[in-house]
Amino acid sequence: MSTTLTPVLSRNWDQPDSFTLAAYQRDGGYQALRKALRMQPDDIVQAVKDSGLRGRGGAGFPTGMKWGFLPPKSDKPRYLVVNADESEPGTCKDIPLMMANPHVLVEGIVISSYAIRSNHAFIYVRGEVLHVIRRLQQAVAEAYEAGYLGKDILGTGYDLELVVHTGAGAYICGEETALLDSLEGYRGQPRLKPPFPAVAGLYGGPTVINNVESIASVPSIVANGADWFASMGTEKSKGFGIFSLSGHVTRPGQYEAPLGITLRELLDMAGGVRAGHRLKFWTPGGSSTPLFTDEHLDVPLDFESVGAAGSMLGTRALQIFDETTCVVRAVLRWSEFYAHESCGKCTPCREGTYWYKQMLRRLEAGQGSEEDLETLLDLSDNILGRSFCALGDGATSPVTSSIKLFRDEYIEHFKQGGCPFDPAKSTVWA
Ligand code: L3W
Ligand code: SF4
Repeated sequence: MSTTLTPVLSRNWDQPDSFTLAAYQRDGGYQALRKALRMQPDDIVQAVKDSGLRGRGGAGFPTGMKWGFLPPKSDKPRYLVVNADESEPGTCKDIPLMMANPHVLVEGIVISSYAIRSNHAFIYVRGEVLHVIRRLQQAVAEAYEAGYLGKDILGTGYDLELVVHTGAGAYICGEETALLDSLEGYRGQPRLKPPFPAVAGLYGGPTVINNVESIASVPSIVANGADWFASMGTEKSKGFGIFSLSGHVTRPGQYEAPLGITLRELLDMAGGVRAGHRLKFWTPGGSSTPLFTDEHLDVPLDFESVGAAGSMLGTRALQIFDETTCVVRAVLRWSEFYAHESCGKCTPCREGTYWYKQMLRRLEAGQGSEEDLETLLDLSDNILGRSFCALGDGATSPVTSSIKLFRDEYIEHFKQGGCPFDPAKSTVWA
């Protein structure tokens, strides 16, 4: 289900054959590619820079600037890698996009590869999502058949090979350098940066890695111009994005809207918090971002405003929790996830997430004392900023923000000697 205020990426999702080449072309698909192939590659890079597009995978790094970091000369091939390893808890935008409209991603890949002068591109997708893998493979086969991929694309002399590569289902492989390790056939663990992938990435060659939604936004920028894209959103967070609403919301799903929209406005479109209940807390960008409460309903959901309010826009994974949810239980579930997904390379994250899990299990069961909260905060200080990659830092967000916002609820657990909430009343954590 989708609702859209900026009908671009999701505009044809309601059509039953939206994923086919025929439907995509009926809707003007691949016209942007024809236009792009008549442009100079550097002019496309400039258009993406001018559009203000920022990475849609969580960090919000300017896409055109990243492309501009590729060294002008290299004796190694250049690569484009699409990060389709969506797994941040609550994030469900790239998978629906690839299911409903895989060709906008393929078209974006061909344009972006041409712009950065690459002849080899990869889509790195989670191994568990077989339905998505099949759909991508079908779209790629259709694009080869139609002359949009392969040798001499549309008679222009430009060649591009596109490979759909399946991972084995590890959250850490969404981290760009771990993804590269995995793509090269090794166990996925983050690499030291710098060098950034733009300089030394896949097989040591200059590599651009972008999120699915970032690359899928490129055809519309080429077709409509940088000014059109920049006319949406806010001054520093331009354009549109897909917001995933999940949890205690009447109509969960993907809502495409300009950056800067608020949760209050999105909830209006989604029918509000489920009937008879009220908002208790929510994540603006997945579980790796500090929690917000009903006091943050009017924070514009752009990179700057969410940051100024103490969290991160991240992947725009808005997980909504009503008053039936035990925040300690929610944080425990996320911490179990991080402990399981920690790759083990560095001690603060490997040991810290394990201790989070152990301590939160006790606290949720009503054992422990207020001193344990201080230990949790101290532990967080020893993970944040001391971990090798963003997974460790992200694991601290739900812990520290929940203690800050809901300390009384933690205390109520040890006062009562157990969880004061009835899990049967919560559809999310039951
Ligand atoms: C060249 C420089 N390139 C930065 C590039 C860098 C990367 C991009 C952003 O984390 C966040 C994280 C999660 N020369 C460069 C340069 N770059 N300086 O810019 O880099 P960075 O390090 O700021 O972020 P990151 O490591 O990519 C991503 C947050 O997203 N997140 C999680 C998302 C999870 C998924 C998933 O499930 N697959 O996307 C949610 O909020 O916490 O902060 O390309 O190379 N000087
Ligand atoms: Fe691995 Fe965690 Fe260290 Fe990242 S922070 S390298 S996931 S152990």
